[in-house]
Amino acid sequence: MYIPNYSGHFYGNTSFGASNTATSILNAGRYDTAFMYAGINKRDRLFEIPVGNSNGLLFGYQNDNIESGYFATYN
Ligand SMILES: [Ca+2]
Repeated sequence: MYIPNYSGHFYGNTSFGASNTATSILNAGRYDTAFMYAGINKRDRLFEIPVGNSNGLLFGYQNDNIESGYFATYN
C-alpha cells in the first residue's frame, strides 16, 4: 500500500482532509513498517513506524506535516 499524495484523501467517515493534518498515527497493518513523509511522492522523510505501533502525539516538524506514506514493501 502506498499513498503518494494525501491530498484528496480523508479520515474515515469524515470530510476532513488528510494532507498536513495528522497529529497522531497508528500502523494498523499486518507486516510492514510504514514510512511517513513531509512532502508528496516520498519527499523529505519524517519518521518510520513499525507495524502495530502508534504515536498518540506527533510533535514539532512531524505534526500537521505528513503528505505521503508508504509501507516498507514499497519503500
Ligand atoms: Ca507537509
